[in-house]
Amino acid sequence: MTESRRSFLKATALTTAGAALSVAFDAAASAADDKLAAASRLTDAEGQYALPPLPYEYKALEPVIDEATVRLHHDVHHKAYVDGANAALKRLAAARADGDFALVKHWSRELSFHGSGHVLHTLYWTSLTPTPGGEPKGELREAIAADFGDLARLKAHLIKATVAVEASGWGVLAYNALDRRLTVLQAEKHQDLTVWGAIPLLVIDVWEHAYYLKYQSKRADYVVAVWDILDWTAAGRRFEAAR
Ligand code: MN3
Repeated sequence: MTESRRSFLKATALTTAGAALSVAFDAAASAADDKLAAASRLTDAEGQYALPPLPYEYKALEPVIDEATVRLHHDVHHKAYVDGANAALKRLAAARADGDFALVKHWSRELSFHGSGHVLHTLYWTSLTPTPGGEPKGELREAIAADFGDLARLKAHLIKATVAVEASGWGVLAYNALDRRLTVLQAEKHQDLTVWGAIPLLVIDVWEHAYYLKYQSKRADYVVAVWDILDWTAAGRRFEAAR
């Protein structure tokens, strides 16, 4: 069994109490790893979607992202996606129980929108860190070199693609498990323009609520600043788990 396979199994074992995004942990999990594990959990012990705690203080991302934005974004916006996804699941269960699928299109869309919003926000908080550890390392670094040339080209591509998202959406660095390639994607709203098989490793939120208090309409300034607080360690762990 390879080391990464062992780490993945460990991660799976750690998350039986609630579904978590793929983050692999070493056997000697540090306090930081525990925080990341808790911040990556999508559901509670009963299987309901739940708002995970931030892995840092509300003010920890300053000056890049201000405390007021993080509070509003996490406690209000992210919470609304959690509640919306749970409501959609409940209504779909009721539809199955009653055999009444008149509103199945509406609730399927609601589940897709809110569920994707919950997943992406959970990835967003864990894509950022107050203590950036520098550049990507190990297998992720090698894959970036193979698929983008080097980190500078990935940076240029990801920033341009993220700034250019039409209306509200996301910039995403993803690993496509079907063709085994890293790829930069744009997601419109939360759920559009994804590619089947793509596993998000790192995301940048460009809905206005993510930056408007501090950056107003200057989305590009926000995206460029966020580059400096990306958590490549967390992205590397997700990559290892995805492979
Ligand atoms: Mn958001």
